[in-house]
Amino acid sequence: MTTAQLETFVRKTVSSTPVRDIHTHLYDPAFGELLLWGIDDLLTYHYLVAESFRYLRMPYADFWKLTKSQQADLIWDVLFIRNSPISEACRGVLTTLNLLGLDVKKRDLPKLRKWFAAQKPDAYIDRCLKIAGVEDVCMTNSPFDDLERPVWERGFKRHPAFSSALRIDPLLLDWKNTAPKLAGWGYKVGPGRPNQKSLDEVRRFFADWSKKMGARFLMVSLPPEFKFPDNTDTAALIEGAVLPHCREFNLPFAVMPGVTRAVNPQLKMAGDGIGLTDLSFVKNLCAGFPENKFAATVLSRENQHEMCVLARKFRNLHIFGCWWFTNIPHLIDEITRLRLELVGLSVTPQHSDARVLDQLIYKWTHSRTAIGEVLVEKYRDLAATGWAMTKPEIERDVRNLFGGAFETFCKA
Ligand code: HDL
Ligand code: ZN
Repeated sequence: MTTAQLETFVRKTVSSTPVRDIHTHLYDPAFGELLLWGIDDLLTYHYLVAESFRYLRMPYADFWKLTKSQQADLIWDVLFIRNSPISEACRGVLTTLNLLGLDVKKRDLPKLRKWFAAQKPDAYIDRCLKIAGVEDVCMTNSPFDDLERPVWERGFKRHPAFSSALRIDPLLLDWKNTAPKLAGWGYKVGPGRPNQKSLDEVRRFFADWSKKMGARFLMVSLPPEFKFPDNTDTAALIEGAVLPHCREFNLPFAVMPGVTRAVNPQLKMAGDGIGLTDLSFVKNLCAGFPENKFAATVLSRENQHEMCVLARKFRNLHIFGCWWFTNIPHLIDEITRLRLELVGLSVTPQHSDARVLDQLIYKWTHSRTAIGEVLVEKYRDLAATGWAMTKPEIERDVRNLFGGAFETFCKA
């Protein structure tokens, strides 16, 4: 292949290779209203709420009293009309509308609402997955969510494109208030620091829900100051229940450090912040438990290089995604370069973290472009050495980056 043919082929492969999205907040259609989609959900995404309040002077409480479509009208007016929608989250809405074939030039929000209201959910789900090129959407499933739990308990026919991950933040981070819930569900756990009996019962809880959900991995988000080992309920639960359960079920344990929850509580879900994480806990987990597998994404840009070095040290660590505040083209480019240059292809460059179904379209379109340009440069540098990649090899590499490497890691 000439350099021009190589570049064209890489871009085509990156834009057309199906993605397995390993972390989202989407739901199988069986969860009904929990699956968000359509223009008002797109506009009231918590990223846009936070950005709107940079211009809004109204009391937060007044905003929260508005209906969803009134909030959307306000956000549309302040972020799209009174100011150009240049931020990643704003541009994303327009990329999605454009790729759905809607005319954003008209800026006609009522007309857009009418179009979405006419969509049939099941057909629309398949359409969004197809345009985004996503073949699997991994959900974030929590037995502690009072709306979600009953659906799992009554059972439902699974949509083939939606898989599951077991999210355990309340258990690990708020044991004091979660232990009584487990007790209420029939797990014989006592209050206070978990003893062996309680740890065994927590493992039974993990086993029950891993089977019920078909969980691909367990996951938790952690504050920047999280330590392991440590004299805490969290550390005891991780060592005494999470890791033995993950070894028994051969599941990765995904850790997502760096979140400082509710730095501005008046923003509700939009109120979380960020902190520089002490990554020594990742080193201690990977080194201390070589039989366990760990996946990790970290919220602070400044932690990314050290996370790549940790991945070089520990084959039981799989790093993934440009998470949340790093999910912008500039940092997707920077972080993907770091990873490919330091770790190579045994990583998962991106997950969408989508909360609204239609976001898959923009999150993956924007990420494919950013990741694609880095790959073009890397393959061009490779060609400059005289190394001749074949097309099947490039297709293999991209399939691995878009979910294949993570699947191999999970199966190992
Ligand atoms: O904890 C998480 O999984 C984060 O992704 C939060 O849900 C966050 O609110 C988010 O949506 N980030 O994209
Ligand atoms: Zn998330």
